[in-house]
Amino acid sequence: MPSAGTADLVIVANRLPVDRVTLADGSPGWRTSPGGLVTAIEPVLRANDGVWVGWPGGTEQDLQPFEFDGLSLVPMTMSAEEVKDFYEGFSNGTLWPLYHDVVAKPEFHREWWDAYVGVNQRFAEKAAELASEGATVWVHDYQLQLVPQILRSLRPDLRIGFYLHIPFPPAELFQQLPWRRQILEGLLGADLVGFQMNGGAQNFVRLVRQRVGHKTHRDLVYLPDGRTVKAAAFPISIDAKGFEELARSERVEKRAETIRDALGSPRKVFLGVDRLDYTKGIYARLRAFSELIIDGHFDVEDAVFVQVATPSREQVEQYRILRDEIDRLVGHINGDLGRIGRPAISYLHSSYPREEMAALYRAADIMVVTPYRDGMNLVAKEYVATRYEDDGALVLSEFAGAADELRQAWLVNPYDINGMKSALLEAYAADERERGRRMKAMRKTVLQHDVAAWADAFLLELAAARGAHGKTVRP
Ligand code: GDG
Repeated sequence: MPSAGTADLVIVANRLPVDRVTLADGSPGWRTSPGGLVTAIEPVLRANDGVWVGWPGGTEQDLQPFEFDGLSLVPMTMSAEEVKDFYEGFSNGTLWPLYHDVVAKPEFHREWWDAYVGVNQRFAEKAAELASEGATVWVHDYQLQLVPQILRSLRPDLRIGFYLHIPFPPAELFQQLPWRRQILEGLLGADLVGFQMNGGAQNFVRLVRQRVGHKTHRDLVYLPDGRTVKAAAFPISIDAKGFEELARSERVEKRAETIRDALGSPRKVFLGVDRLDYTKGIYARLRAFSELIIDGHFDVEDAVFVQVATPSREQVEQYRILRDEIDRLVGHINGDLGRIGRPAISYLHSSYPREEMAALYRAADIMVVTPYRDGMNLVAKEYVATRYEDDGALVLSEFAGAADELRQAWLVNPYDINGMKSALLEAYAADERERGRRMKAMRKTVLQHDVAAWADAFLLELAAARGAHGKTVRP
């Protein structure tokens, strides 16, 4: 059980790496939520007597710190109002669309901002209470951008890192935010601010220079009090070996075969896997696929599109509208193009265990990842990790962070439906050698740059950023 002032490493994230579940006997319990972040951070957490501070979801108020699977977890409570204003409101109704190229219109409400400040304050206070003298605190993502500054004022002895999982927008968009200066100053409380891409780091440094007026040089910001803040890119990745092992297991191989049989053994299976989010480009991608059938390039006997859309943020209006739009489009396409037992699109609005995801990746000939904007997109990397026979094809949006590394994918502009159609068709028709050549190169990249390397790189840079100051975390 964590006690005050003893943790040498504190992870602060909006969510805890566990979900609340009801156990067989009806009592409440916990289950690890699948995700790369916990895989990456778990070993560092264990090696450093660390704790993880986060919200378990829901509005339960009486939550105590607990150990789960050897990890020390500190749950933060959230009131129904805070869920509405901080989480659904400012985090997902203001920042999420603003940081994703305003694909949807961000809303600016002062009461949402007030809730954001309040929740950030509480998270920072909790981290300040738990951290030992000179400890490292690693704060994650857009929901907690004020934590570094608040924490710095409470505990100047700490080494503070911040990592943003989503894109950091260009100045022209960020400027819209009525609280732009507060957010920039919030982030400047960190010693190291990490981004997915160089572009994000550059946007940040430029904004700090223009809006806050601090001196900057390349990736460094010089604060008036003598402190420097470094902004750099650390492209996130996956547990590539773990995914490959899972994919190689007999159960997954069998399940992949069963999936193909259940689909009627079409010649080619296309696959999309996304949270049901308007940034992911699901609608345009399904249209492109359906037009290929209409244009006569292939038939429902030749090809089927499996789209998994994991339920997400269902209380936010824009997400409900999107769900209705996709429901209607899929109904439309299947009504027009399907035959008995042969829908053109197998649409699954549901979430699945990791093993089932791996089986879907194994069953798919062509993985289609076409977000309008995406920090990284781990699905693309997961697909590549499971293709241990160097087969399969990846169609990937230029606007996903992953496109920087996975250059051998069929890269597309997700706004260009005709361009997407051509790429889907090329991937569909490509011969084995061409697919093999591309996949081999992508697999090398993903296996080399896995999530453990990402965490090590960030923590090493953070240690260097403060030099002799504070304790060093063991990777
Ligand atoms: C944010 C950024 C960045 C999805 N459905 C199920 C399931 N998943 C898993 C996938 C993948 C993860 O969720 C989704 O990650 P993505 O990277 O694709 O997208 P976001 O959720 O938007 O993530 C993104 C990421 O943070 C990390 O920094 O890459 O750009 O937007 O791992 O496999 N997993 C299971 N069942 C599902 O139904 N088990």
